[in-house]
Amino acid sequence: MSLQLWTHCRAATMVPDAPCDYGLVEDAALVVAGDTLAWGGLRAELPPDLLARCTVQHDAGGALITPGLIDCHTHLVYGGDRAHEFELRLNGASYEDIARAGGGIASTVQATRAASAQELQAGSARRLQQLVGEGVTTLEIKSGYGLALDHERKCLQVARALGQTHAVDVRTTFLGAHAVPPEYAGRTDDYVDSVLQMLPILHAEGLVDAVDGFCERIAFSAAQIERVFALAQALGLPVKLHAEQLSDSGGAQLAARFHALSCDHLEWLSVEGAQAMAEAGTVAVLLPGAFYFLRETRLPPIALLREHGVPMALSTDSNPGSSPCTSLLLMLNMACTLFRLTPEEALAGVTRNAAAALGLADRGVLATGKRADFVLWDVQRPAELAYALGANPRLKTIFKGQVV
Ligand code: DI6
Ligand code: FE
Repeated sequence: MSLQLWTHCRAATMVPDAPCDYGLVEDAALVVAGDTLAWGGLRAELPPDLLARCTVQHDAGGALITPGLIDCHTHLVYGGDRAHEFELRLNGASYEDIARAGGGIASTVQATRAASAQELQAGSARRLQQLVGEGVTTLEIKSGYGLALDHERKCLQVARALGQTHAVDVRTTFLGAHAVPPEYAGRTDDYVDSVLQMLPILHAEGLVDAVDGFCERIAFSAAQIERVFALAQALGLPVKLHAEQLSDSGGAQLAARFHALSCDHLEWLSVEGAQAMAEAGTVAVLLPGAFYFLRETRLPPIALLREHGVPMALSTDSNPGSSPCTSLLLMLNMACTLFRLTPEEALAGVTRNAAAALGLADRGVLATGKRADFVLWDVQRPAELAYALGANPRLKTIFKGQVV
């Protein structure tokens, strides 16, 4: 197999417990074999026999190289938008007021059901291109705006198709337990029954990589989510949970009992919840875009997560209601300014720890044997990626070994 060599670069490998911050290697070399990194390290230490086999040589022009970015929590596929509700909120209504009055998620459900797969695909592709344009090479997309079998299927199929037509790996998550659709108003348990019917069908069609739920007083109780998780577990599917966003519902402990990949949001996470997550190896996914957009004031307990060694990931939560955001770089900045993450924690949150939040052991760091997904940036220091508000210093993306 012909090998490709990348030199004239600095590499923030993001390898854990490396001697340098960011696992930084000055004057690095990366060797790509097919879609895999065959070698990465100091150029001076590149084995000569490997160098001799490199038939393609790329000059990175002094760029900083990071692993491809991973957006591990998005609701990218939906119809319509909620600019009107944004306006309502600015005229005094709260997010919960709007949700209780049949707006919020329900209005997006209506627009998503009304949209054809082609329309959903076109709207979602625009959002996806913005993420990909900032160096995203893997992203998760949840269903949860269809809330009926045919519409959940349509959204998951659109998500899968986006991965086929763009240079990005898409992981799909079934979020049937996102909201109670209008036809089930006042019959939440009956709707949970229908979620339990949808899941095995969609799974059998190969549309589901993981299962998520919204555990919150405006959505589903821990007991209702538990029924969904029990079925996911029986089907061999990993789970994750929107937990403790607006209140402490004990969702983190529940998710940890099911060895959840991640718990997401977590502004109201308790000490017990953090302990349970640490023991289960569950990743904390922080969503500063939603915190910002909803003007929340309760900060996720970062010190507690650090104290218990819970890995922290960061994501856009890209969705029309609480985080209409398609910039993962902006999330780096917001995680630092709003949540006081260090720039290194923030970058780990969109690489190594985001991979863990998706259960993907083959990416998120630049190391031998990992996927050759990486980004060349026109910056000197990795911290600039978190520092510069609204900048996009991406030069090139390499996806599965090929320049995009
Ligand atoms: N939590 C959120 O922040 C989003 N979904 C969820 O479970 C909000 C989704 C929306 O308002 O459309
Ligand atoms: Fe979300």
